[in-house]
Formats: sequence, structure tokens, C-alpha cells
Amino acid sequence: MTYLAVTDLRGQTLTPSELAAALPRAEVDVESAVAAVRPLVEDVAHRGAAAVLEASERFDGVRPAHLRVPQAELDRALAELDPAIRAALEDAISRVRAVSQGDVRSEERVQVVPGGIVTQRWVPVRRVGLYAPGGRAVLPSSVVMNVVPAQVAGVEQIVLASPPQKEFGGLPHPTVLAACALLGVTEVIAAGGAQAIAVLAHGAPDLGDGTVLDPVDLITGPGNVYVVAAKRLVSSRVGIDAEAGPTEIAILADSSADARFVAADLISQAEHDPLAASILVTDDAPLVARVEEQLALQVPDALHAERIAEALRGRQSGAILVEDMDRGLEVVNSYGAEHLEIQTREAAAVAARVSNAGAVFVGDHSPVSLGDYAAGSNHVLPTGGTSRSTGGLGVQTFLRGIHVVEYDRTALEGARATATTLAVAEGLPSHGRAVDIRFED
Ligand code: HSO
Ligand code: ZN
Repeated sequence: MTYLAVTDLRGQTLTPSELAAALPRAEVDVESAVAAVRPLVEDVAHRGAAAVLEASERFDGVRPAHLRVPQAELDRALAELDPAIRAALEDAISRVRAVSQGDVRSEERVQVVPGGIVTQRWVPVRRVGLYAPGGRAVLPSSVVMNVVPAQVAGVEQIVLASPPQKEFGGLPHPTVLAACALLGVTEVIAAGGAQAIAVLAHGAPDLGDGTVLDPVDLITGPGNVYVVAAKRLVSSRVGIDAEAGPTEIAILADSSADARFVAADLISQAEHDPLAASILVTDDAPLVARVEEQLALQVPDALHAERIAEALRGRQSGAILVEDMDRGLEVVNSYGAEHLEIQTREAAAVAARVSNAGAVFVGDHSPVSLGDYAAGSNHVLPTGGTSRSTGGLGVQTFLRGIHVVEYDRTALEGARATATTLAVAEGLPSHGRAVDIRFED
């Protein structure tokens, strides 16, 4: 039995919307999850810590002794961390920090006219809540990907929430705690799921140890559909990052691609989730057959073979045949994958023509898993086609642009006619009056 269902688009002329409809895509029902988590989010808003603890007992099977993880536990987790994992995390942190530092924008002062200045300031969000999932996905690398850009942006207060784990006595996973300690994050909350998002957004007057949890201004970080639903619910009071769905990899490949690499990379993201999408777009039908052969060899040996097979055979995955690379580019731009690999001749030139993707991986030696851990790029990226309108997590996520306007009398006089004319045109003459009054004695 093959893994990838083949969609043959050769010889078809499709409108943009027909093309979008022809591509495999997962359907995630966030709205039903919103209805399911609403009572819990409201309960946490009203009853604070007590409601969070009850929900933890119910969903995580453990009631943490402290919602706020004591510093001694963070220190202990770091002291007990396997030195090889510590070294790898430190290397990942320094690479992500280097890339994040390149993202920092400097203040831009524009003299529009003599005496008329507009300065674009970039101001960090004051207090940020980061969510690090537990369960199937305990991903310390995601702690790095969220915390480092926030720190580089200059965020003053970072609070991290992660589910309490039964096998660790109600503390979050020790590797997550160790990553926090390594990054200097001191405010860590042992809460997961919708209850974690709710308590970050609403705060709590007493966490049970006499300390107050202040509400945050922005929540970022991946999570399951209930976490996404809770973020949607609290988004009228706090900022949230893009809603993360199941992970996606698309590979644009031609006959020069190495089928072993293509198969390994499709498998690598399928490993996350039975709903993960793995898509191959190619103008070379024999490559599809070679990739299938490789999948048949590689999938059964994988630790998570069942999950991977389910993802590859899911309706969200498949191989798409196109007549040439121009059509291939149309397909990948229409799809807007979270991760897009280019394994073609002249890969850099092909990659330069990509307009929609969360991140692009160019050539034979830039696999997505490199970006997941150690390229320096961020791995929190837009899914579900949202790369058409948004980029991945980065320093900019944690900054707000503020225009500061400073005009003197002469400069205001020069803009007077423009402002008053538009004010009248919009039927808002008092707007114009606020300008005119400054020139009347
Ligand atoms: N590929 C995931 C991130 C990740 N992979 C973390 C491994 N650990 C979403 O970009
Ligand atoms: Zn991954």
C-alpha cells in the first residue's frame, strides 16, 4: 500500500480558487473547541487559581503543589540536565539569538518637511506569556524559539506556562524547566491547556502561595486545538500570535532531487502528528515512485511508524504532479506551507520566486529539521495557509511600532490646507478647525 495519494494537475488549467481547492488540506474545527473551553476559561477568570488546579486534576491527572514553580525547582532541573542536551540547547540559543539580533529594527526618524518630524519607535510589549505544551509534544526547542526573540526585543517580563506532569510530581517537564533556567526565565506556571491560557490572560489574585499573577499583554506559543481555542477566546483582552494548526512540510522537487532525502524530510514532520501534512510537488513522475520506495524502506523503521503512516496517508498529505517548475511554484505559493523545501536545480533562484511560506529551506542540505533546532531560524511558523498574510514568530512579534509626531508652527501651516480639505471632504469640519485655530489670533 502506497503512502502518498497522487493528484495529477498536468494538462489542467485551473483558476486560483480551483487550484486552492484541488490541494490537500487538513480541516481543523476550532469553533467546536471554542464552545467546549468557554466555561473553563470563564471559570478561571472568576475563580483564579482554584479553577486552574481543578482543571489540572481533571485533564492532567495531577494537582500541582504550587502553580508557581519555585526557583529551586528550576535550578535543580538545570543542575540535573544531561550535559549533552544542555550543550545542544546552548548552541541552539546562540544561533537563534544571532538571527533574532539581525531582526531588531532601529528607531527611524523621518523629516517629512523642515520642522515636521515623524519618528517610528519600536517598543517591546511589557509582559508576555509563553505557552510550552506537554503531553505528546514536550518541546524544549519551542521554549527557546519563543523566549529568545522576546528577550532580544527587550520584553521586561516573561512568564512561561507548561502543563504539570504526573510523573514529575505535578511540575512541568524537567527539560522545559531546565530550558527556562538556562534562558533566565524565572516566572514559570505549572498549568496547561485552556486553563493556562485563561490564567495568563486574566491573571490571578493569589496563586495559592500568596503571590499574585499579573495578567500578560500578549500570549504566544503552540498548543493543541483547545489551547488555540482558548487563545481565540481571550484575544479580545490580550494579543495572541497566529493560531498554530498541525505542522506542514511541502517539498518542491525536480528530477535532480535525492529521493532518500525527500522521503526522510516528509517523514520528519509527519512524526509530529497524525494530522501533520507532508506534500511533495514535482514535475517528475519517476521521483514520486522513488520517494514511495524510500518511504516503504524508511517508515517501518521509524519510532513513530504508525503516526507517520497515518499522517502520510491522511487526506492532508500527498504528491502533486505538475508539468514544470513554473506550475510547481504556483502550487506551492497557493498552498502557503508552514515549511517549504526547494530540492531542485538552481534551488536558490527557485526559492527567490516563493512568495507564500512560513520558512523556506533551500537545497539538499537545509532540511526542515535543521530549522526546527539548529539553523538559527524560528520554528514557530504560520500554518493552514496563513503564511499568505503573516510571517513566523520573531522579534517583531514582541515589538509595537509607535509613531511620534512633532511638527512646529511652520510645518503645520504647510500641512494645513491638506488637513482641512480632507476634513471637510469627510464631513468632519471640527478636525479642520483644530488645525485652523492655531493660526487665529
Ligand atoms: N516542526 C515543528 C517544531 C519542532 N520540531 C519542535 C521539533 N521540535 C513546528 O515547526
Ligand atoms: Zn518538527
